[in-house]
Amino acid sequence: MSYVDEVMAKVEKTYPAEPEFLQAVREVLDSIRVVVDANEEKYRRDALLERLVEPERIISFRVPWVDDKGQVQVNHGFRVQFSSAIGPYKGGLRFHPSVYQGIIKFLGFEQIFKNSLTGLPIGGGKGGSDFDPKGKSDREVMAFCQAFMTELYKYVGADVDVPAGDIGVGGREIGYLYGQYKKITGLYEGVLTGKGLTFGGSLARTQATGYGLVYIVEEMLKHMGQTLEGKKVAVSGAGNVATYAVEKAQQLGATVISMSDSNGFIYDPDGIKLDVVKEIKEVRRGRIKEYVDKVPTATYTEGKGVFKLPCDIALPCATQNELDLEDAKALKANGCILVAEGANMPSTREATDFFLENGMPFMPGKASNAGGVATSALEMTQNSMRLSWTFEEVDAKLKDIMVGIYAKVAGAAEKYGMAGNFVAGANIAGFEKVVEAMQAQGIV
Ligand code: NDP
Ligand code: 2IT
Repeated sequence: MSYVDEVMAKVEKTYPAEPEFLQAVREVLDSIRVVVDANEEKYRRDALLERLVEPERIISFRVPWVDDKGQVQVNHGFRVQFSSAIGPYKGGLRFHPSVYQGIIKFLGFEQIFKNSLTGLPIGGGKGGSDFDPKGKSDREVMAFCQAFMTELYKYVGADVDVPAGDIGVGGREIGYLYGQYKKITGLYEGVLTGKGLTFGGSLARTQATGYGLVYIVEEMLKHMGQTLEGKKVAVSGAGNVATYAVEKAQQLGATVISMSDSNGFIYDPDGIKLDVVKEIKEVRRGRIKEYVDKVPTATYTEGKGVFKLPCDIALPCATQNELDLEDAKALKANGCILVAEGANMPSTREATDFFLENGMPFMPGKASNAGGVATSALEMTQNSMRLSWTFEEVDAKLKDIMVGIYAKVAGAAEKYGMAGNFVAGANIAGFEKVVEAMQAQGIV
């Protein structure tokens, strides 16, 4: 059995109850097979893959907090410190009822390669909780965040592990988490990114994931001899990533026809009115269906369906495995020319394979949504330097980073005889830097 298959079999046997983690590992190992096969003896002796797929550490803890009725609630908290080969652990925190160890491990594993692709010195980590911020008062969210940090503070630090936002964790949550870290440790340091602009946050971090996604789409289109001007774009999600992907796509002349949340999706053939969405989602924390109250020419449909809409470009920006084989087939049948992932692993493995087998340009999340964490790393830089760059400076660096990621991904695919396969390119390019760092640092 090849070394890759041997390690995959071991992981499957050890973690059968973590399907998302297995999915992420399988995709990476399949991609890097060419590199591993060429170095099989050495990698096997050094147990390189076994070390790559096993987190350095998993912290799992109880989070007790008091709700508005005086009832004590208990949630489960996690931080997976996956790999510090190329820098301090870096990656978001997700607060969503679906969170369990397998979700955080899949996200932490993806983060290793994503962070490597940014070219910046950040390792891979992820954390979160099964806490559901939906329907909670601000005081309840604060109480939960304080309780979460009361345990987490022991394991994080500006040069150790630097969490940020993800699903259910935005500026409000980062603010409460930061306040509690500072109160307990007495340190005013860049322990979190995505902070408010008045206490060490970076301009353009809020926009960075969505903007970065569209910058890499622009780069892909450039290599296809096209631009975003006049393109019809289907976006899923209505959170941080989706909102700013829509904003940048519109600025570059595209018409965005859809957004969604976990209840349903809106279709606005005239182009999404983003000020209406921002008012609903960012100000009132409401549901996307409220959009049609303000824009009666748009329609709202319960359930899934964004990727059944005819479009030129599809940007899944909600959550893992939201885009399945049926969606992929519909996209192709409807003439879609490009898919780029804003979310982490939003396409199922079957959908991904369909895109690749049918030669549809497809950029995987670990490359196309890396603008968020890259700008987090720029926030860390600014915190260390004790200064703040302008929006334009950060945005220009973000754009350069995304163009650089495209070049790395396309270059690695070409080097290994798989030109145009950006999944293989992203995994190989991300892996090469990490593996070199691991080898240089010995058996640790
Ligand atoms: P938000 O919490 O701001 O928004 C999440 C959006 O996705 C909401 O519209 C939410 O709908 C929807 N969603 C969440 N879970 C589900 C689900 N199970 N089924 C259907 N829809 C769902 O999160 P972000 O925008 O920050 O994150 C979106 C994706 O982007 C995630 O995959 C995240 O990991 C990834 N990402 C985020 C980065 C960041 O900087 N924030 C960076 C890189 C990747 P609802 O309100 O109904 O739950
Ligand atoms: O998935 C991701 O890259 C994020 N949620 C952002 C991580 C970060 O540290 O900014």
